[in-house]
Amino acid sequence: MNSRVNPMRVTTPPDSKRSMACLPARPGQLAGAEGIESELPSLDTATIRRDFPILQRQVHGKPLVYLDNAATSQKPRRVIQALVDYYEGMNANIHRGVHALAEEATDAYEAARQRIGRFIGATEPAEVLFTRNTTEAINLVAATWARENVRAGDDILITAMEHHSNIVPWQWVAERQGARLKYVEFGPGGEIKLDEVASLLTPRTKLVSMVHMSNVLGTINPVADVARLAHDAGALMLVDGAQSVPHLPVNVADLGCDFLAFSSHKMLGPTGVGVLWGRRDLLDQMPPFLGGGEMIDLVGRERSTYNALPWKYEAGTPNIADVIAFSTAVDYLSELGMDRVRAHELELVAYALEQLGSVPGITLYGPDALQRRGGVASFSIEGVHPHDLGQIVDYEGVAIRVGQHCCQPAMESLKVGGTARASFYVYNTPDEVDTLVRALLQAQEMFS
Ligand code: C6P
Repeated sequence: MNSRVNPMRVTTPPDSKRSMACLPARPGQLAGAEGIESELPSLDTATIRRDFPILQRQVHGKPLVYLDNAATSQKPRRVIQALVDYYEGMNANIHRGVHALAEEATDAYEAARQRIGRFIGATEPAEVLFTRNTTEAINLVAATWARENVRAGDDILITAMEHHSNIVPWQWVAERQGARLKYVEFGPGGEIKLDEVASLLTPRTKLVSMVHMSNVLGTINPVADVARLAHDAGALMLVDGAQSVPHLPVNVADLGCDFLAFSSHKMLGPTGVGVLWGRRDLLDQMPPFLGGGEMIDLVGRERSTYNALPWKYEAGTPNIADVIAFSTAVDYLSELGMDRVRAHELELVAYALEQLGSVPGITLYGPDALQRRGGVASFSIEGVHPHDLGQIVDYEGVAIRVGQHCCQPAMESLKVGGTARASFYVYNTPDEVDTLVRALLQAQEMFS
């Protein structure tokens, strides 16, 4: 890798020479990623961009450069249309009615479950539970499985790079049930070490809950290896796939995990839908999450019995339209091919790291090896507060995220108050990286 591109955490001296050279995107070859050659045909970003109406708009009189995909992605016309089609042509409550609309809506909702299950390699649709988002999916496991299976003196193991949604529910379990919450720290390169994970596992460890791809560092954690270690120790493995399922080919059988959580809105789908995938035997044994309609079999005056999977975990009227539109998003991604999505982002992040590395005073965070990082570039620039960076680049039409990214323990480990973060997706281009770098240089000039 080019030495100007931050390997892990390299600060370019403020007086270093600025370089704005724009490397042409080379189809099939990953700029700045020596040793990573993609055989795959590149994504046709010009065609893809035409599918996303919002990318036509201007911000402060400049073309929108949307680099906040880790927060939420934009939506292709097809997904937006799926919502309109549902409400214009099919709207009815599901699993309840015998009329035609109710049956059509029920079929579309259950077909969506099948398609989404296939996308992550689920063996059966019943293992796919719809929630509101990743956060709710993790909370579901904490409120059901953990309530029954974690006892005083047990351990739950997470990492210091987790999102708050994979910390707070476990803090509650620990507090409520007298368990201990342990952290695997990450090194200066933003990576965790397997031997450190192994050293923290004990016969009292009941669960390892780990982010697959960090939203701050971009690190892709070796979750399949961690799952093996966890299972050897008698623990279960939950994978927070909020950032990986949208950007990498993810197959639950390959990961060998017990639970996987992810969100529709980060993968071209609507907000308000998430998934908890779980192993059938576990889901069968766990108590329900919320009580109400749909999740029951028989309701007596004193007690109730519960519905079969997956409906046991889907109390009340679900988010029908958004689930259906989510499956349209999954179809769109499948047609692009997740291998190609990954290759595209690798190419972009390699280029971005190289170009950002030329900004004087910049510190880039995350792993050196591109194979172990996703399409996220977090950075700080000496002398400029991340919020100022965010505002100044916004004037140039560039949307990035700044702050703590809902990962305060990670900020503590990095010893920073916050970072700026550019995150990429299928419609982003090297030209947009150049616009970001130009805007950052302007910001820096204003503050120097
Ligand atoms: N991260 C970001 O800008 P929800 O909000 O439930 O859809 O996703 C929560 C979540 C869980 N895990 C990871 C790794 C995440 O990145 C996120 C969401 C966004 O980084 C919003 S804070």
